[in-house]
Amino acid sequence: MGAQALTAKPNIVFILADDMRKDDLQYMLQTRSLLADRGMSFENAFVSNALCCPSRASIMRGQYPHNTGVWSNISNTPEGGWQAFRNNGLEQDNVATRLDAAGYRTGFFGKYFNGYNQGNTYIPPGWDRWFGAGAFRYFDYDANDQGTIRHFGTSEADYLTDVLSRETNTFISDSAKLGTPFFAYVTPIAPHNPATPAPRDLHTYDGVKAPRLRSFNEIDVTDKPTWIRSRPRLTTDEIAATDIRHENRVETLQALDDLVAGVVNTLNNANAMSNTYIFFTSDNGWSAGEHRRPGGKANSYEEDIHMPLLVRGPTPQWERCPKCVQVPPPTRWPSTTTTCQPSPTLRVPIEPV
Ligand SMILES: [Ca+2]
Ligand SMILES: [Ca+2]
Repeated sequence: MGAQALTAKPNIVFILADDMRKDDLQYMLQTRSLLADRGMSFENAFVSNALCCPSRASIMRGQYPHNTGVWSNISNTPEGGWQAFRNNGLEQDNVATRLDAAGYRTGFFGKYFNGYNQGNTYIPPGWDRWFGAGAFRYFDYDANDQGTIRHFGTSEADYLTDVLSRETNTFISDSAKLGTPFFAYVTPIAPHNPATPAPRDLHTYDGVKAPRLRSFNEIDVTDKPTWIRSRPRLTTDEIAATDIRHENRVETLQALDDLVAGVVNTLNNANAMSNTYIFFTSDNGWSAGEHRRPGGKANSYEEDIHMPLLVRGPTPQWERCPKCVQVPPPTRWPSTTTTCQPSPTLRVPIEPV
């Protein structure tokens, strides 16, 4: 099989980490080598809301929370969780339904929205392949595999990020064999709490410490809002806990790093890399002691909103696809990019069938 030529309907693999900070990329060596060094790094990419549900709603719709109506993760309120996304009619028109209508084979792998809980056999419209699993458990969880609930236990092979990797790679290989353009939306929970590393990665970063930015355990907070000013400085125990959590998060990211490498490998084996865009980003960040915050997100501080965003695309072939986007490697894109205001350099051409 020859390499797929670049067409007006390139394949898209969108990989979304959960609560990963931009500076966590330093620990993902394969991702840096395979995506950043061979694609575009958006150095100033920001989410519109640094919380899982609102951010994911914005990603799927390209709208701010005041337009999606999804403001929180809390699913028993009108403005929160999967239920708000669904009740507001947003499942009827989003990136999945549009790509599906444009002739793409669409596949979902991982965490959907908070409130879409374990045991749910529902599959939203627009998805040809559905593997929903994201109950904030890396082992011992249920997945909705195309409408059937499957249980995954505690063996090494059940580790969630690896299971998602396998399912994603099967989807990519099958789609390439079918010869249809495909869209894979891959959303592992890594490195979200409880940040359980794969057994093979338990000691990959033993002793690593959380970043010590200038804002770490900040001494002078007189320029900050009341809720920061009223916080005492972190205790020795809190700093130690922050470092342990950081180590667990970094080690949890290693399997996600393997997932990225697996996707690239599968695309290469399927001769599809030359017609595929791979996106890698995160839904929100995480505080690791900055401004006296020992953990958390959902605020407008840098560590909450500033995201990794990498894009690797096909080698430019302007003659063959004048409308296709050039992602020259390696490039650092300095302009501000947000969830709802994509850079004009990154407009993937989607034409209706
Ligand atoms: Ca998140
Ligand atoms: Ca360790």
